[in-house]
Amino acid sequence: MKIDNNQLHAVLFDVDGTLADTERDGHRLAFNAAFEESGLDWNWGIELYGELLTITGGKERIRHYIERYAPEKLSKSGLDGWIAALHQTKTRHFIALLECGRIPLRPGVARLIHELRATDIKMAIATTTSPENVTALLKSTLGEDSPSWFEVIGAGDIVPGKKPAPDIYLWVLEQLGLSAQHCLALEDSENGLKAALAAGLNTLITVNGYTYGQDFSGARLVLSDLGELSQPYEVLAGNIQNEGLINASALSRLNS
Ligand code: XBP
Ligand code: MG
Repeated sequence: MKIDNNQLHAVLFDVDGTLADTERDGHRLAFNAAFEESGLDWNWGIELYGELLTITGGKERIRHYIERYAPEKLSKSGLDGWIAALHQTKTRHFIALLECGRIPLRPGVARLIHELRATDIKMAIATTTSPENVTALLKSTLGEDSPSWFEVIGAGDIVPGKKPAPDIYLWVLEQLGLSAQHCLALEDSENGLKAALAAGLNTLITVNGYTYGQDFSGARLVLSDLGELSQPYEVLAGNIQNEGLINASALSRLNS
């Protein structure tokens, strides 16, 4: 399908919180399972995890937790390697959760991705999470070949600075060979929005339980979710011809 659009050449999706509600009942549980497996008595509750989410990146989040709540570990020799190994254990647990189908896509996500595939608008991923998590989430929800639907997958440690730094968005734009004005970012968090805005991208926010109420100044639009025919979105900030669901034409209009 050719969308009447001079402006929108690619949609850049964030992953955690945007494609799926991965944090509370996904990453958090995987961190706790890794702590238990490693003989640590740490347990990240729902509220504490919300605070820790201000630090993006799992390894960075563990280090922040140590600095704040378990400083005796700071003198451990080879701390970076120890954190990396603990984080690998966490990734194994997270992927196991995905593979047993415990984490579904958010409303409207599969619908929009299938619709975009039929247009000339490209899709890409720009996320802080580890690359293997992205592939596992896509495969478990959209099928084995779905990672190939995305022109570029930018994830994890391939750039020096994680969100709110713009690095991952700039890297994805460079790989796509597109300028920011021809792309739109889909995000769920203030850190994600800051990263996208700093890369010069118009941004659509869909909030979730952890990010509701964050500062989304500068976003083009803030919605409850992307909406389904049977479950329209709610507009939280910004203007849109309210059709209750975000489709390719709506994204093109947002970027014009
Ligand atoms: C996601 C993150 C990640 C995940 C955990 O941020 O900050 O750290 O919480 O994944 P965003 P890893 O949605 O803005 O990309 O443990 O693999 O880092
Ligand atoms: Mg996110």
